Amino acid sequence: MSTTSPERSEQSTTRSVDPPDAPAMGPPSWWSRLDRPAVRLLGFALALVLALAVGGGVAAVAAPTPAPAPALPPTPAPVQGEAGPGAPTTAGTDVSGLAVAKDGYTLDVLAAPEQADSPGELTFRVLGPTGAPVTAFTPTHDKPLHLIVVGRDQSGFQHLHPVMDANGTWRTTTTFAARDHRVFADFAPDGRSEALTLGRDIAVAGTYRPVPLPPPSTTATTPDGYTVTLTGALVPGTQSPLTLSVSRDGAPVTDLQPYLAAYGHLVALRTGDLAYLHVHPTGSPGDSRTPAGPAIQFLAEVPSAGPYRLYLDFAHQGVVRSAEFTVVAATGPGTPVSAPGGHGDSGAPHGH
Ligand SMILES: [Cu+2]
Repeated sequence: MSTTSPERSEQSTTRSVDPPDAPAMGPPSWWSRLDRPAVRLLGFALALVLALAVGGGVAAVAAPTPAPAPALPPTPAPVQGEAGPGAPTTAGTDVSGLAVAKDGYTLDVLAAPEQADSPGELTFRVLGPTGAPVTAFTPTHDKPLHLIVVGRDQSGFQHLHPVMDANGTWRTTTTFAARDHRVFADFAPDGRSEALTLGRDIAVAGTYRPVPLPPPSTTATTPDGYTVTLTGALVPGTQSPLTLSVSRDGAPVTDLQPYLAAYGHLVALRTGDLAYLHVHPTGSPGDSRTPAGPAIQFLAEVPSAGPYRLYLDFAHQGVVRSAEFTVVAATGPGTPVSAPGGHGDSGAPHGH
């Protein structure tokens, strides 16, 4: 708004050069009689209303005596609430975590660590359709609620399990680095058949250097000597099998411990908007067909081509460890990803 401030613009520009910031309409006779700052504000307001009406589809906004609309092609109805270049084009794919409120539920963060690099309390509630905090949850993967914290640059992944009090307030103590964070709450309220993931940004002040996304790799190592090898490919719009094999000092690990009702827990976040992908293990401990390593099997369905960051948690000898991968989902032949008129991206590593 500052660039349209009457004071600033009148001081820095001459009055003779005066293109009104008005929409496409010829200046009527009363135009020159009006006070110029007022005209600028009016023009800006009209342009804003027009931009909203055209871009956001707010057809119900009635501008007084609207100018004849320019001949614009009709805006196609967005698929799945998202549209535009680079947006998911595959119908029916499970994308979540992009909204702070959905289906009547709201992620209400009450407090977060304010000081970088020192422990603080993160407290929040899930508000239900009536506005009251939800207090009953159906456990998924062994827990009533999973909290994922990650930098918007996809570094600093944390997977936390806060504890809820009787009033529906969740608490955990954690340490945030100085950066912009994304917080995801993954839960299933009682009475709802499917889980819901709500997301919210939390900023912590301080010097911040975003970490570039590591290049794609099929191996990841942990600081204490584990190597995880990834096989499989992400194909947009299909349940893509992924195998993550754990070894330690070169020897396959065959005594993984159950963690969250599985031998591994995998979260995938899309690079660019941090869409949260549900990734399901294909077997569970004790089902007589799922070995305790070295391979952990998952089915992952990504909505679009391009890079993703994968975060695997697994437990061995009493300690939960994490391994991270950058994986690029490529647009393969025969996949339903090519949208008519969409950009024919090959899904190359740096395509987005
Ligand atoms: Cu969890």
